[in-house]
Amino acid sequence: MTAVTPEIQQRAKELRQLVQKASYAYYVLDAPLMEDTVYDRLYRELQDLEIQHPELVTPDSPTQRVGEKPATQFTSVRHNIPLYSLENAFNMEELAKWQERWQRHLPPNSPFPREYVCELKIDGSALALTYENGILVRGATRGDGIAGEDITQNVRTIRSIPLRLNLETPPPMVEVRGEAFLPIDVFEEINQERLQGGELVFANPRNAAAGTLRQLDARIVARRRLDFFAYTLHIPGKDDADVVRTQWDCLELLQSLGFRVNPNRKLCASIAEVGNYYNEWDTQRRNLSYMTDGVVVKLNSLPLQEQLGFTQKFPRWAIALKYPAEEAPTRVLDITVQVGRTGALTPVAELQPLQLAGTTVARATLHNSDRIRELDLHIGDTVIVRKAGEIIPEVVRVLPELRPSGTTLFQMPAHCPVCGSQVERELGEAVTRCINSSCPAILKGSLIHWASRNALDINGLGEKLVDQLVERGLVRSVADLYDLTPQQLDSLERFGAKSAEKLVGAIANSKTQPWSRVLYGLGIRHVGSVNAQTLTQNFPTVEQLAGATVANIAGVYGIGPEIAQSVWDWFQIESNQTLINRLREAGLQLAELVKTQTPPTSQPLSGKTFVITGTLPTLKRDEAKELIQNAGGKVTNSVSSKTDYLVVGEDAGSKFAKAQDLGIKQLSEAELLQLLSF
Ligand code: 3BA
Repeated sequence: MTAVTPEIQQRAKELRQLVQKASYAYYVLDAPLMEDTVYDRLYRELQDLEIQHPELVTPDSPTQRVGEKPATQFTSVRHNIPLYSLENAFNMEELAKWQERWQRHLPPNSPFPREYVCELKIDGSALALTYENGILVRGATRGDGIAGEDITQNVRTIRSIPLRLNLETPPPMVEVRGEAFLPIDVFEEINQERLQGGELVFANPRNAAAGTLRQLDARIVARRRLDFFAYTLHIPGKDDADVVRTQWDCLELLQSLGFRVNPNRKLCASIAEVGNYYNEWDTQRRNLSYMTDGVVVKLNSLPLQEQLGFTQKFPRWAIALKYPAEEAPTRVLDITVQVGRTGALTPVAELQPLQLAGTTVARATLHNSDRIRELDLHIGDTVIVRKAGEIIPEVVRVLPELRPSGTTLFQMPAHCPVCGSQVERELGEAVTRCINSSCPAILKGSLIHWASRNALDINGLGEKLVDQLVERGLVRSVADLYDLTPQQLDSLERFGAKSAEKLVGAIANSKTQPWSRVLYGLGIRHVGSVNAQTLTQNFPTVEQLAGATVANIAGVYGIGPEIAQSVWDWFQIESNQTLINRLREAGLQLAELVKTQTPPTSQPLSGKTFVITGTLPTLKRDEAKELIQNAGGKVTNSVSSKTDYLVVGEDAGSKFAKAQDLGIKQLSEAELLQLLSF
């Protein structure tokens, strides 16, 4: 081991800051500062330095997110400040009653403004984070609100939680609370994995997030892309209202400290405005990548909150305005069996149709025969069905007290209901499969998957069309799609010349989709879109991946032995090799594109002139200048009528006043970085 020279020490510090900054831009601002490969190089350099000189490791070093040893159990910790729960309201009348109640509770002369902050209610799991002298020292679950479990190791893996607060002189202790959650696509992927492994599925993203946070092995947690939105900050021993005056400012403060804060918040002057926000987000929330189950309405003024105080359980100054339950009872009329692209036989409950989450639901997945046994579901039972966001409707539980007499049990068929071949169930697996590789159901499923949004994203290639293409023998593999002519399509039912042209165009267009999407589109078991990206980053060409050993593949961080085996197996099958060759001939991307400079016309800031003033929270002036210039913008020193944007940091001077006079748009660093993401 060599001695730590001041140069090495300096370099380690520099690397820590660089990696931290890049990771913040990536995970919190969603505006990457650099290419992944550059980031990886810096990260590895830091890691190498720390391995050579362990004394350089600091608790806030970005390398310290994933601990080494799995915990054997979690210890209970008492919260310094208890976490209350939220009262629920289910409609506007109940919200109006709440308003009356808190108004009655207030002294008549209370001078504080009575506006509300609306926040989306994230369907996750509440976390309490403790920072001592600005460093994250503890993360705990809510538990019963008084004491929770110490899950610090797991919390450290959440990339959007800063390990160090962005503060020059932090107070001795800061408590930050917020919601940890799993994006919907990760939730669905985890459930797929659990199903294939014969484990119980999580009922919703909240349970999945809570389950993930209580995972004993932080390395597993690190792979699951947990995320976090912060919403409160407390300094023990200090009145909240002495830190900031409003909840709105609290959210802004949290953002400036380096937390991810949900951007869809709104200040409302009246309950009527809250109602508009609630209604608008009832539709909008379906486009979010995470689940929300309502709106949290809070009085904005902290002195007002203080005047109102708490009941036994709830703050009087906040309430959760929930969206209507997306669960309802209905009857199971029958159980049918579907065959998916992996050959898996999925039992499906045929329901007495009902309205849920704004759509008619007539079927719900039952996952597999073990799941039916767990539910103790009989045909004829009354069940609770849930549909939420993009999640497929499912049967949550049976109401056994409503079971009529003479119900029948369900038996998994011994033959594939589509092609009639014998089905198989491997030892230790929950899934029954059709193993006939030319089963039309498998082909149809593969085509739908190939065309899906996260795969090749071919618009217009839906189920009905795929049925026809397969049944008429026009398509026998995904590669055949690329030989289709408008004339062939023209002959299909309910398909005009125009739509035929359009579809052939969309199929041709999919040839520009990157290698990672192609790999995902192949539908290899265990290769979801996240794993596909990890694999293509490490195996930039199909030849490299096809030529890799199981050990090579399993050596990639985040790829386990089961995934590696499945990928290797796939490439050993001759028909799959033929498929790859045909896709290559058709012109699909089977290698990472070498990134080329974007032409100036498509640069997001081209033609725009910027002036920077004051000290920015994370970027140096030169760095901000370089970022703007790289994106095609111009940076000048003085404000004039030609200036498009003023980037404003702390202690901004006369430029700020001048820009205000001229009505020039101002940007914070965060807004600038947002503008830069393209
Ligand atoms: N805001 C959940 N509680 C929330 C601070 C109060 C609060 C929540 C919230 C009590 C969300 C109860 C658990 C708890 C911290 C207590 C939110 C959300 N605000 N936006 C008013 O998005 N799920 N949950 N957490 N203290």
